[in-house]
Amino acid sequence: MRAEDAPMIRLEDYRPSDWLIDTVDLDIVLDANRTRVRALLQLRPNPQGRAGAPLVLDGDELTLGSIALDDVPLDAALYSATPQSLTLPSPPERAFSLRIETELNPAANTKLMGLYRSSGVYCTQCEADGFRRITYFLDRPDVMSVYTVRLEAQKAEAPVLLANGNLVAAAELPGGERHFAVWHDPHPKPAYLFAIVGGRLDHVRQPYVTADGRKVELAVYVEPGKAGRAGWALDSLVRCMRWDERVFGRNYDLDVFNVVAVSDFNMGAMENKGLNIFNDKYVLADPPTASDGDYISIEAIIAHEYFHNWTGNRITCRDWFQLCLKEGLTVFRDQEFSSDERSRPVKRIADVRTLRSTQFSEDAGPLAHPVRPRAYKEINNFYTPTVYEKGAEVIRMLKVLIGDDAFARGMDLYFERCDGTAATIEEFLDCFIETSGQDLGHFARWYEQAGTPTVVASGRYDAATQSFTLDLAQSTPPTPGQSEKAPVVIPVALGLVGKAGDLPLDSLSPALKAGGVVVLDEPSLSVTFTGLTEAPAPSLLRGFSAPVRLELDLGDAELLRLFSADSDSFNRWQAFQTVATRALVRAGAGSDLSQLDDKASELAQALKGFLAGPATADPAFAAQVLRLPGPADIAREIGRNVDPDAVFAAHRKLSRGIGIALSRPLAELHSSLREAGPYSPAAGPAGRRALRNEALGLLALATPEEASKLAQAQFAEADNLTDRLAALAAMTLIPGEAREALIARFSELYAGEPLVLDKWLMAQALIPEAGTLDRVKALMASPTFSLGNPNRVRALIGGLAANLTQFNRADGAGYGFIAGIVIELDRSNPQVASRLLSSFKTWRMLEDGRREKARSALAMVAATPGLSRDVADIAARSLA
Ligand code: B3K
Ligand code: ZN
Repeated sequence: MRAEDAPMIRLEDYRPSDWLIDTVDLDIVLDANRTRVRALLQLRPNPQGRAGAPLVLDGDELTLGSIALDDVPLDAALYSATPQSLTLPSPPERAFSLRIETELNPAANTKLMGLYRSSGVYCTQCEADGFRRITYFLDRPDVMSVYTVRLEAQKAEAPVLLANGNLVAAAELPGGERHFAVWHDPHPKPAYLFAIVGGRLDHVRQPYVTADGRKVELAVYVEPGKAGRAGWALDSLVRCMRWDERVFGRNYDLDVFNVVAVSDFNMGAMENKGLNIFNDKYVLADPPTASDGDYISIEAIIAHEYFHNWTGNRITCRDWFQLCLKEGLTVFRDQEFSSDERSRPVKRIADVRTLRSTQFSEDAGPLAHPVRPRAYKEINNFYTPTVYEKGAEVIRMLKVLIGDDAFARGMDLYFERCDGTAATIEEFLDCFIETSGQDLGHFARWYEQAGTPTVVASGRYDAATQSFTLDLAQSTPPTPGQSEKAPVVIPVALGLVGKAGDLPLDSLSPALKAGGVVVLDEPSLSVTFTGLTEAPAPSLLRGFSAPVRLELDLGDAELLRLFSADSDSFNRWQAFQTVATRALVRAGAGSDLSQLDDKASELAQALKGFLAGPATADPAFAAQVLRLPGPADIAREIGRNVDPDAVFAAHRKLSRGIGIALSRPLAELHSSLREAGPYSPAAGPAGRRALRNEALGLLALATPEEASKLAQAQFAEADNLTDRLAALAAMTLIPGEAREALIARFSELYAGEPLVLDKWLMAQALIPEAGTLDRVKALMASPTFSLGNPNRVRALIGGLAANLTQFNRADGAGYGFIAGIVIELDRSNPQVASRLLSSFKTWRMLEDGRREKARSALAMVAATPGLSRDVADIAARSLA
């Protein structure tokens, strides 16, 4: 079958499996090219399925070695096997066993799905449908089985043998060269959570006792020699386990919890039961080779995968349409953990930046889909910002709407009622309907309707009646396949800010719910607040209480007043960003940059006051304020007929203008925030570094000569990667010999550190200059780069695809280059190729010339013979 003819799988067609598999016994003899897999499956008819139905097991590129039913070899007339399936047209209508033997070639598995080798380490990735690349199986999340796994290997090649669950036996085999280990996982699980690892690995470990008294051995495994970089991951694991006990009442449930870091991995990490496998980028950290950002992401991703043990593993998904049931909820949980570990407002700002840049842009383009999609051809293309990040926003809104207490009781009920099952969004929401007594039918529309709603807000103060009326209206734009949109339930957390700060809200309007929330669930709504002796400025969507775009009729002067007076930190940041965004949208959409001079001095004035005030008591927050919306944010806000060069020019001009006006205080910040003492990744010093490095970035545009000296000195003196990377990034803004010398110096210093060199590759791919495409091509030819390693591809090629002006070059060369790489990469790794192709998701917002060039690059990909289902699906949907 050609990829473009792949069947559409639809939510409405779901039916339970006709067969269940209660237990799986696997006997795997590891070998680089000939790994032998013997599976013993105990099957029985599903009482919920169709009686007398055929048994069709899934496969993917498999070859059947042998098959026996109840230990008797099966007659060839009674089954048929292809690489994609193993069918028994008339199996016995009772419980029976199947023994199935397959042989695999892990060394040749470049798709990194199923069993493969990464730098000599055997590992697996089975979500969403990789288990069928190991043995024939009912590879669907609602078929849950108890697994026992025997692994055998050469001791020298794989001294460490790991699988899910608890270790039950391990021994040398006669002769002493080979050994085996047997692992048993008592918790029934879907095949996508299966994992094994075999290889030469070092580890760090720590005993842990859960709140309910279970003794657990925690361990983090890494490539030999790298155990010194595993400590932060282990420390993060301990902290997130305690947090889940305290905040969600969740305890761990096996005797061991293992994390393994590998260097070739298609995504960030995977939550396999008791055996999380990670991209080493999200495990390895020490001060010379990891930035503050790395420490933060490691902590967050370790937590995310650990939290899946309950939200994902103990309670899994009935089918892949329910993916957000585990992903949105688990993102929400990891966001809450990080907020508690660090600064809540700063974390919220960072998350909203990510949401807008990744999800809002997806929702506005051809790949838009609901949080719960209704149809797919390739499920691996739906691990998207919409399912993850918007999915988390939906949970956050639920909490705001029903209140903390009903939310907490609803979670408890969900854990109790759905434990051990493969559940649906409806079952999840039922728990909150029960604990809150609210009808959540309308709220559930967030799961069904794609597109980012816009809320238009305007306010009127009437001095005669001392009242303030707020008019709110919502609309959601059409998205592919969904032209008609209904209103959604939007919790608008708000405050009214007067001259001396927040005005008390409590008795001002009957429409207000606890916590100052107005619920906009109709197309429009007016709320009147009374008893106001002064005209207030409304502070809306506090804490970003809903994933919507807000258009409000406040002038810049009022917004800047909110920037200094709002009690809600998120909205202080937002107010400043809104003023900058409006100016950049006006300038970037027209070509008149002259108005930006006045705006730069107005914004600089506001920042001067901010930096001189108590603001710098929270440097991480101040750093977020200093970071203006990026060119891609402005392009997204403009939304149509976008000229990326005009947007970039506007951004440069405003940033430079602010930098020049503030050059003195910025230089002072840069010198006063220099850390004394040894590096620590803690929030305090990381925040000071963030502010100091934002200052350096603005100085690089404003006073390049001085900034170049500062950056070079910072690079030379730094004892940590954060400051070195910031110096490199600042220098990339200042073309010339010094920049090239620093780039060269960086690669010498970090030779042999691929994860650090990824950042070096990306910094170069992001240079907004015409020479960047050639630079990227030259770097591809260097030994640092490899198309076979997903991290290298994401750093260098993904970096270029994220470079607004150079991906979207007017001559179309950026599109042609990326399309060519997608086609080449698709032959070895379709998942990484289709991710890269998603970089075209905003192509329709471009001006005519670029749009046509982007379309023709997409069409070239779509017309390529032999495409994978992954790439064919993204190409077709992007063009539709
Ligand atoms: N569940 C995995 C992602 C699997 C992606 C499959 N293409 C990691 C996570 O979300 O935690
Ligand atoms: Zn996840």
